[in-house]
Amino acid sequence: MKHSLLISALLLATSPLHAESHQPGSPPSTQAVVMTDGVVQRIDAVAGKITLRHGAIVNLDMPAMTMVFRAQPPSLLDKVKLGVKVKFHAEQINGALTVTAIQVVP
Ligand SMILES: [Cu+2]
Repeated sequence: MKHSLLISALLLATSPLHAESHQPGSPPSTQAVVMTDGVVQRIDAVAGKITLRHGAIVNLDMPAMTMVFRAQPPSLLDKVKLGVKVKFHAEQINGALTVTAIQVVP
């Protein structure tokens, strides 16, 4: 039994911070989505695009990097400002990497 404990400990140690992404206040109807940490580098409201320096995106199997995302809906961009820390959810929609949820980290 000792080794199964060890495996659990290893899994815990290697699992990223996304384990904390459960929002205590979120309504029960929303599915648990993977939220990724990021910092807003650029906002292009006209094009509906946002550049984020982001941590590893688990659901997209993407390492940390800086890149441009579409915002869907584009009004998501109203919630953020240059340089702020955010948590966001991104997925691939019609071939484009798209932010579908974003919130400023207080
Ligand atoms: Cu990326």
